[in-house]
This record gives sequence, structure tokens and C-alpha cells, in this order.
Amino acid sequence: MKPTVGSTKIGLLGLGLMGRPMGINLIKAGYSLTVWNRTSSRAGELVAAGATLAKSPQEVAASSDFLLTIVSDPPALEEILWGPSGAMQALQRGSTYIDSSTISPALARKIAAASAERGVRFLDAPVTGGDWGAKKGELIFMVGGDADTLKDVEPLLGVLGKKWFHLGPHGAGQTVKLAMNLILALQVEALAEALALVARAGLQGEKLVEVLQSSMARSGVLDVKAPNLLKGEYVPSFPLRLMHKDLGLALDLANQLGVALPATAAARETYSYVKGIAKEDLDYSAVMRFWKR
Ligand code: NA7
Repeated sequence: MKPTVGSTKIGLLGLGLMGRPMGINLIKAGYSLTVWNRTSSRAGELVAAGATLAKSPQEVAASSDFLLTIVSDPPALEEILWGPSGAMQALQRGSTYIDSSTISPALARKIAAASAERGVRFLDAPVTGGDWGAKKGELIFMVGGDADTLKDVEPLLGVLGKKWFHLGPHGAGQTVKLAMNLILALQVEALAEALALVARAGLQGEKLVEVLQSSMARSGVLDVKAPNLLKGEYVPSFPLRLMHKDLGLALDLANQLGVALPATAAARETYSYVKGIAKEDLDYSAVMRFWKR
């Protein structure tokens, strides 16, 4: 089944930094949307825009042709799928389920198997682009699962994002997402280290960034995050607690596959330290605080 504006019913579970703007874009595109969030007060903006607020994940799944989930981590996703009033028991035969949370490839495969038992097509489709990408409808999806299913959901992905990649069977989207996030984490940590060195030498960090941006070391993520590090302002776009979670998931996967990730393991210690001292929710660029002890 392909989504059709006006008649297709979409369900959305998870209204965090990412889920809320994704929901707004679906409504703006004309889709009928039912939502649920553990903290129901976060649904206010979506309800005002025309979404229906359901009482449980089960209620959302029961009324959806397409279900989309985007919650923090594997335990959160297991809770909304298999906890009391969970969505899995109510997913409709013939419906399609897309999960855009970043979770383990193993959990993605477990969900794919449970969905198949119910006659439901599943895709793991984690995203990159941060909350600004979600707001602008410019996310990038990394997709694992059946190519025909992906073809059918392209109209929905086109509302939420600007590009999608079919990367292989179930779990492939999550595997590539974890590999990508470890690169982002290491790049930002490397910039923080270099800024600490330059500052201790009595030089201005701005000068280092200026040189970087003209050199082979330039990158999109450094362009976006360098101002945060220079100003010491870390309003969450992609929260440090979630990057820390992703580094843990990458290390777990590496352990299962027998691959050494020494730089990732070291970086996770730095992110762990900052997560431990942070009193509020911070962007992952706050890894700089490791050097501001
Ligand atoms: P946020 O802004 O931290 O939002 C997380 C969402 O997950 C939010 O809706 C939470 O509900 C929900 N959540 C967390 N734990 C649970 C449990 N146990 N049960 C139900 N719902 C839960 O994250 P983002 O939107 O930035 O990111 C979402 C995903 O995309 C994540 O995997 C990233 O790595 C990528 P709450 O509002 O706290 O009640």
C-alpha cells in the first residue's frame, strides 16, 4: 500500500526534539496524523496543528496504515512496542511500520521478525540531520529492509527528508547510522582537543577554526559545531546523552562482530565524563567541557 494524502492514516510515537517537527511536516503535507507521547504535554503543538492525541501506543497502531516511531533508545522502543498497551499487538495486517530511532541492528531485526509474523512490513530508517533537518524536512534516511517497501514509503520520506539510502537487509540502516555517528563524535572531540591545545598555548580558537575551514580538515560538522565550542553554548540539537548512547551501541556491535574500535572506546570515556558532570541537557558539542575542568 502506498500513502495517499487525505485518506492514509499515519501514527507517530515519540514527540521529542525530532518527532515533533516530523509530525508537523506530515500535517502540513495534508496527512491525517494520530500521535502518542509518554509525556502527553509535549503533544500540544501537534494537537493545535490538527493531530489526534491517542491514549496509548496500542491505540495509535490500531488506527494506522503507516506507523512511525522515533524514541530515545532501545529500552524506550521496546517499552512502546511490547510494554503494557504496546503498539506491536495492535499493528494492522497490511500496514507498514518505519522506525527512525537509533537502536541496535539486533533490535531492528527482532522488530522486523515480529512485524512479519503480523503481516506488517517493517523498515529500520534512522535519520541524520539534527532537529534543524527535521524542521526543514531535510533529513537523510539510512534504510534497512525490503526495497519494494522503501519504494512504497518514498512519498512519506519525501515529506520528512531530502534523501534516503537503501543499505541492505533489516539492521543495515542502523549499522550505517552507528558508523556515521561515531565519525561525528570523533570529529567533534578532535576539534575540542585541538582547541584545548591552542587555548593553552595562548592562541585564539577562532584562528584555528579559520585555518581548518580553508584546509583539508574542513567538514560540515565542524562548520556547524565550531561556533558552539568557541562560544561555550550547547543548546541541544543532537543531545550529548544520545551521542553517548550511540557510541555504546557502536561498541556493542563491534564487540559482537569482533572488530576493535579503540578511538571510539576512548571517545566514549570523554563523552561519559561530560554526561556525568552535566546538570542540564546539552548538545554533544559540549564534549569540550572535558577540557574546561
Ligand atoms: P528526545 O528529544 O530525547 O526524545 C526522546 C523521545 O523518546 C521522547 O518522545 C520521549 O518521551 C521518548 N521516550 C524516552 N524514553 C521512553 C520510554 N521509556 N517510554 C516511552 N517513550 C520514551 O530525542 P530525539 O527526538 O532527539 O531523538 C530521537 C531518536 O532519534 C533517538 O534515537 C536519536 O538517537 C535519534 P518523553 O517526551 O520523554 O516522555
